[in-house]
Amino acid sequence: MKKLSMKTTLLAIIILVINACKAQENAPTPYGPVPTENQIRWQEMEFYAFIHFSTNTFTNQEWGYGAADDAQLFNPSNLDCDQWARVCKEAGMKGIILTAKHHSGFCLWPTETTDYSVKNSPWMDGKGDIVGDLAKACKKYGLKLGIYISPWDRNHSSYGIVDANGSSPYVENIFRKQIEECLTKYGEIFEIWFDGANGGDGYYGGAKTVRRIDRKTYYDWPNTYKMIRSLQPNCVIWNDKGDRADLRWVGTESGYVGETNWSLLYKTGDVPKKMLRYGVEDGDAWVPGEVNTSIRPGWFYHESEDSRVKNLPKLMETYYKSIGRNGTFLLNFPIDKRGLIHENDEKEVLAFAKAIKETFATDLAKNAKIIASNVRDNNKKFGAINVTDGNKDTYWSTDDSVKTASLIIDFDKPKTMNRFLVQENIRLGQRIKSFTLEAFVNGEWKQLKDQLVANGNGTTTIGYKRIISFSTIHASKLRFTVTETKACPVISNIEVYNAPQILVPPVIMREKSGNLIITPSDKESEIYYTLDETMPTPTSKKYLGPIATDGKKVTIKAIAYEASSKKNSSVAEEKFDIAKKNWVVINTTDPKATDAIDGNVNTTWYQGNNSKMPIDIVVDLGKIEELIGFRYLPSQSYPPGIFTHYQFYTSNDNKNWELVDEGEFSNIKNNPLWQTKIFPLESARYIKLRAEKNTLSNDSVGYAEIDIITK
Ligand code: FUL
Repeated sequence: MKKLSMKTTLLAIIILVINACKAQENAPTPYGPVPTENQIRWQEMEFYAFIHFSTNTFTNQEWGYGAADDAQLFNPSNLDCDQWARVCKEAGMKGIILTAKHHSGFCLWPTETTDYSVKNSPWMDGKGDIVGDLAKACKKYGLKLGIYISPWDRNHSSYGIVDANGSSPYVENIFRKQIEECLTKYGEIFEIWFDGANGGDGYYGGAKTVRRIDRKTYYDWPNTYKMIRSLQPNCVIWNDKGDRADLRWVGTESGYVGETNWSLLYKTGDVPKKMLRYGVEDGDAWVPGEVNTSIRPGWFYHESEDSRVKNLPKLMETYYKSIGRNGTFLLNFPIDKRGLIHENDEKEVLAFAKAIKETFATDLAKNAKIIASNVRDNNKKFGAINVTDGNKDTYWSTDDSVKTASLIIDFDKPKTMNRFLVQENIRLGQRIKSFTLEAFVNGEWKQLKDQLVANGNGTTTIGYKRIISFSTIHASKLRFTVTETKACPVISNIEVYNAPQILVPPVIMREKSGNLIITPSDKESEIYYTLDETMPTPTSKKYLGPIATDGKKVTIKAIAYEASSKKNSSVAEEKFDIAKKNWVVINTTDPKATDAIDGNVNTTWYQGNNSKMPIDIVVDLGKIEELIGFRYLPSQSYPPGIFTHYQFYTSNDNKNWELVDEGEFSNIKNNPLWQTKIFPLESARYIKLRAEKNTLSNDSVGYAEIDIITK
């Protein structure tokens, strides 16, 4: 036998000793499912961008029809991927996911799989490649690149076809090839995004040809995933239908996830949509939630939404309800017709980035003394100090038998604070089921009640990160208590901040009478407004109660102003069409029908329980009006009663009706916002909105509001 050298023997002994010490250190064992390295890397990105850009941008649609929208329409005048990447970088984002192909089927790269791509557009004489340009820009700004490829393709003629032998030519030869092209030509891809193949129907060739697919089997996801994993082993997969992917949708596009948010789901099968919001406590697979929302109401650019960009308070709220609740924040920019992130969007997102920096600038816990009620094996390695050492791999933990434990953060002197940030070391699983937070104020402990969830059961889950907002207090200590946990707590980080107050703009509505009502979001601030399109300031008219109007169209702008700090909110702006004073819903005797035309988006009229689709609402406008469009807002709460396909008729005698418009409300199920439809000028006194099909395939139809657009 070969003799070991002195050096090798010594090394072996050292390794043995280290291992023995490690074993003695008795680290907590992982509990339940744990994240993969890919999922951890992704979660640590926290904030990244979505970019929606396609033929839709030029047709003013949310869902394009494919071949009905000529590739020739795609012609940005000043496309600049560098600008997209710069804005995202300055906003503090870590990556960009691009709609390389949306439902229309139009590809932003010169694919070999179809002619419906940039290749056949006038942009750069068909020689351009937006995925390639963005990949370069991302590299330049140190951002990661992600790809959205819609499984649903409204352009490809083979979409939805399944051969006699069970194979699907679209999936095998087109869809997978498109994925392959995107995953092999543009460097590392951090995330691939498959929306829920929403409509799931194949519309192609301009004609409405509906091919029903079996969403569970049609895409053969297991083999598609296998291909992705072999081409890009570091890429995470997002999918809200079909086979369980690496990441999950949180069940809404309005920008929040539940306060209770388990990064767990079941390995097999779908969970009810409602549960996507909370995850599943006893789930057997690690599937964390990603909060996707747009900076504007729509995902694609519509000029009419230039004044509807989410403002600083709204973006802040979304931050706390996504990253602050164990999710990531995927914020969409609709690229405009020039091919740029619009200046209004840039302004708001950069103001938000600045506010985030200010909020999280000074961590009050950093120099505080941390005292734990229990430390695992009394071993320093698991000591309380680890939660403020800035090292994400060290943590505080307790003995296995301990199921409730607390940490006191002692600031020595009273400090002003309103945010508490806490993180579990998720490599060891998500363990904590609930916790409480108390503050030591004027000699006694006080529950910070305003962040407790229903039932007063504590603040529920933590996961990768949880941020608790509470009213500003002056406290000398905070006490964080784990009240219920699956296994001993493992806390890697705690931070405490005093976030500057942000004034929220007021909410404006127009009553049926035509009066304008402005509601501030808090009792303290004053409201100032203008009706002449100028920007309101504290020297504008002060709001003292309902503003009477002459019933004509009106644009109102308002701010909230706090006299003590001399600060004002950003501007709330509403454009109202003519007042609905003389309107009557005439095809019913139900007095609740007025809810559909009362100007209040929080009241909804439902009809249709005993009738079959189609279902009409008929409104007498009181006199002949010059119509160029209409608007529909579905219920903003439950039940939805949302309809997806409509016809719109006008009449002057309530007998002879003319069909002036028909079509679909794209994406209304996931994003139940105002739907605006424009048509050629029509003079009419009566309008009829016909619901043809709703999202639940029953006959319930709800109207939070219907409205007209006049010339
Ligand atoms: C949904 C799509 O239908 C929308 O158009 C948008 O792309 C959104 C992010 O996903 O499923």
